[in-house]
Amino acid sequence: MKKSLTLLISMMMVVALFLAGCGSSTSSSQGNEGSSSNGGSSEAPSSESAGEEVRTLRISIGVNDKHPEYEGAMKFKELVESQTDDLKIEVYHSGQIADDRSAVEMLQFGTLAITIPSTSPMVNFIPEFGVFDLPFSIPNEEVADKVLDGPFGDKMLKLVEDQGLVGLAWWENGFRNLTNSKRPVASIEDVEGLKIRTMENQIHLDAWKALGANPTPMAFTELFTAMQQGTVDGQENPYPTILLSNFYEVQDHVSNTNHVYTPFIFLFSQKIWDELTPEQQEIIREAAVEAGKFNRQRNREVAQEALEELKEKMTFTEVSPEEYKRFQETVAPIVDKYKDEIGAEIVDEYFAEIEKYSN
Ligand code: KDG
Repeated sequence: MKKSLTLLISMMMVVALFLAGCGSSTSSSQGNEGSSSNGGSSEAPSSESAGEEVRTLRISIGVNDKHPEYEGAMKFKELVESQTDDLKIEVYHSGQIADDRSAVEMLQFGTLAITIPSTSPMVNFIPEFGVFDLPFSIPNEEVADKVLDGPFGDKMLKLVEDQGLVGLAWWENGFRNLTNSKRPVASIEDVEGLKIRTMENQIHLDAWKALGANPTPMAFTELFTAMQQGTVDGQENPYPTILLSNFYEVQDHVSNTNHVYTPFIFLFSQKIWDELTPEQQEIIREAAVEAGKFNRQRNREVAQEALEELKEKMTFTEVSPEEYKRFQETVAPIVDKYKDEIGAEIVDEYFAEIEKYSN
């Protein structure tokens, strides 16, 4: 009797130990789908090297590991890891973890620490971010830097706080240009009927509709296949993305439409942020800004080189200044249409800032 009781107790202990093991392994692989190529781990503290508590923070981006956004993310990793042994940064590119929108949702749940999406799909969480989608608003990179690094940019970063997010820095995606597989685009008439993929953003959809295209929203992760299979005729993205994502393999024509400047926003999960020490938060905050400067600089260098290379791989069509003006005039009513939705005050402040720095 005593013997079987001892046996029962030992069996229960074995089962309990087994279950405890399962629990920790589940939490350490949580939210890690599709990321096996990089080792992977969760945002939960994981014990590594010599019993030290090392916290792994994952970054998810949609573009691949040749892109200046990835270079910036690697710079961030270097900056953080050189200052502390208790944080480890893992960078997941090509949407291995999630597309822009789903990655933001994962931050809200606390199952992912960092993502650096375009601001455009963020309008689904924060309507004010639509201000950056107003076509032909930011005229050049110098103005972009001043608007984003000044009080207006700070105010926009703060807006993410209501969404369970911490906005740490502005990085750069850049000026978007049109590519397609059908014909050279030199005028609005050439856009007529083209099936254009846009980001998941109503303002972009409306702008392309106004220009006579047949736009459809889609996550970046689905874009290459959609172009390859002919589901869409074209898309618009900055030159680095067009080149480094090999879009020229499935697109013949590129035009310098430069129709809108898209910032990247460096976002951190509020849930995970609250678990960090003030020292760790400071290291991350500074590294996000510093790595952002590096990302912008690289993005600009790569954009110039990319255009030259694209001219060899695709037909490059110049949009003349007169046509450019027609594009601008055709989409101009979008500002009034979206003013209330974005917030009239924000829109006025944005244009006032642009004007201030343009002179
Ligand atoms: O990593 C960022 C990309 O996921 C995405 O934002 C690129 O501009 C982009 C697009 O067209 O979706």
